[in-house]
Amino acid sequence: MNVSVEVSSAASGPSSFPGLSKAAWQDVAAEGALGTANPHAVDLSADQLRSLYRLMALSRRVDRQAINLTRQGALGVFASSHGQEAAQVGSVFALEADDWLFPTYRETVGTFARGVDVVELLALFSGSWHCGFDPYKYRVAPLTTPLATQALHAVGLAMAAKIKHDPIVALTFFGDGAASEGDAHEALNMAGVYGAPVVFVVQNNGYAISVPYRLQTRASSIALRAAGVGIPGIRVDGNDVISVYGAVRTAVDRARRGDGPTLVEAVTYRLEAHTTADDTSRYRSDDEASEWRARDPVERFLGVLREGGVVDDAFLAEVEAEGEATAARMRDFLFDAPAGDPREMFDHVYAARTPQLEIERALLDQELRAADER
Ligand SMILES: Cc1ncc(C[n+]2csc(CCOP(=O)(O)OP(=O)(O)O)c2C)c(N)n1
Ligand SMILES: [Mg+2]
Repeated sequence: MNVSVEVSSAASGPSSFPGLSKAAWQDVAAEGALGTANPHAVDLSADQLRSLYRLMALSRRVDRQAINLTRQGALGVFASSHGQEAAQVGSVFALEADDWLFPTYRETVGTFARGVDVVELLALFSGSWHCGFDPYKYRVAPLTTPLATQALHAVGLAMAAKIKHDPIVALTFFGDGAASEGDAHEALNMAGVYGAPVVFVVQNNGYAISVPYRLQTRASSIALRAAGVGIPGIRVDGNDVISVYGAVRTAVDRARRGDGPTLVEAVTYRLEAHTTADDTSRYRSDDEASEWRARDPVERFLGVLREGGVVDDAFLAEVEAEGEATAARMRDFLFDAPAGDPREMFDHVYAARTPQLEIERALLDQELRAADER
């Protein structure tokens, strides 16, 4: 039996933009098989469609600028979201202001779309500060690098919210590689058992650094794992922002109603290298990347919006100008920011520094003083 999904439609949405409100995704049946992709109506107004596009286009520009700044030495490393804008922005767009987001190093654009100031976001990649933004202000946890740990954090926060009758939802991202981690399995199972209001969004971008999906698992889909822990699973085209939004919105609504977690697999592709420290030619072909470039999520959405008469040249010029201004701000911030004091990194690890940290701090202090004297 398929898990049935209904998305509400409002007069301002589908009836005004019939072609644009169509979303489709596959549901995982209780016995663990993927259903066929079913069409759904999604409730988005013209203003919301433009907002979605604006966030995706700005995200693309922010991403390109971050790569450029890494090449210029202003950022230490950067994990690009190029090609994954629909999966990230569409998911985050389904959240309400009080909900929480638990991202990884990959979700810079999702975090940006959530409203975190991009220059604060860069602190992590420039190595100048631990997180860079205030998690409580944005209700976004720090970007995590240890794979899948953030999934457990999301479940913990959601369980606490449920106990306190706080009607919020925690959305966590993780990758196809991270899905193999024990933490990911534990988080899914625990959320299922306790009916925690969590949405797990797996961005299946085909690779875990150089490891392709076929070497990650024999399963044809990560969404199928939902059946194993008794929760609903959805597999969606991660390069179609309307479908991602619709699928994740369905999951968010379900969690908020008290009906527990959902696992959403957004099938997408990482068009850039794993990070700026990686070389894709070592493990994948240009032909493969070209095929996915033809499914570029930003271009694809723009085509649909143009066809529906939702955007005009004036709007697109505005978005482009905003992108350039944002990119300039990123550059100015990184090149003009006063150099921080590296000794600060020891200040907020514990309330009182441990003896080991004192030793490390003293060593760094010695090195910095010696460098100053040179
Ligand atoms: C616990 C842990 N093990 C190994 C790593 C090293 N590592 C960093 S990224 C990565 C691949 C992750 O791939 P995936 O989950 O598919 O995410 P993507 O980078 O494709 O977004 C690995 C193995 C790590 N960061 N944490
Ligand atoms: Mg991956």
